[in-house]
Amino acid sequence: MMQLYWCPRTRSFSALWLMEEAGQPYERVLTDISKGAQKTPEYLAINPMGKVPALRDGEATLAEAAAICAYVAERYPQARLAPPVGDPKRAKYLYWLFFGPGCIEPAMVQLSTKIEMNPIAAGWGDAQRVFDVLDAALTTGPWLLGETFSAADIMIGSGLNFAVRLFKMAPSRPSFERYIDACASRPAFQRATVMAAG
Ligand SMILES: N[C@@H](CCC(=O)N[C@@H](CS)C(=O)NCC(=O)O)C(=O)O
Repeated sequence: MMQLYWCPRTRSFSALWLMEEAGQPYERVLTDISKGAQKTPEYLAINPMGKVPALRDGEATLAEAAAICAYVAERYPQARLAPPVGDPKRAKYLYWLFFGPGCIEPAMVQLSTKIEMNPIAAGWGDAQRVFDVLDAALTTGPWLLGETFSAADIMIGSGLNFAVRLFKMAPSRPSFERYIDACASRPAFQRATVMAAG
């Protein structure tokens, strides 16, 4: 059985939501970052970055929420969390899965620190461009791949929920509100929300 190392009120939410969508048995291993559980040698052997979430699957261990999404979606194809190899939708699925850590995360850091960067040199351009691109992608919906829900929605949906609704770090837009509402209406999201509250 997979073990998910997590902590309430952290980015572990996306991995919790993912595991609930996957619908397979898994064990939650509370890793309390306020008490330094992420700095023990045992945990650092799983994730040398000392951050949650992380996942164990037998002898395999990994971290980084987007990588965990990709891994679990491949491990349980019956959950239909990723378009299969060869399906043209897989291109945009991978694009959005990488867009979370590659563009949204640094845009959020930039918004909160107000650090000026040359948008030509910065891989994410700037926060305005990141949120404009997301806005355009989400105006149709209901999901990033149209009618097909995928693990990319778990990454982008949980990121937007944190950035726009919970922490109000990024300005809201009608497409973001509709999308977050759609994410929040999923039973797996709701179960993860209850667990993540601690
Ligand atoms: N890039 C990581 C970020 C994970 C992360 O920053 N987790 C924070 C909690 S939200 C953490 O574990 N902090 C504990 C620490 O740095 O000591 C991911 O996407 O999974």
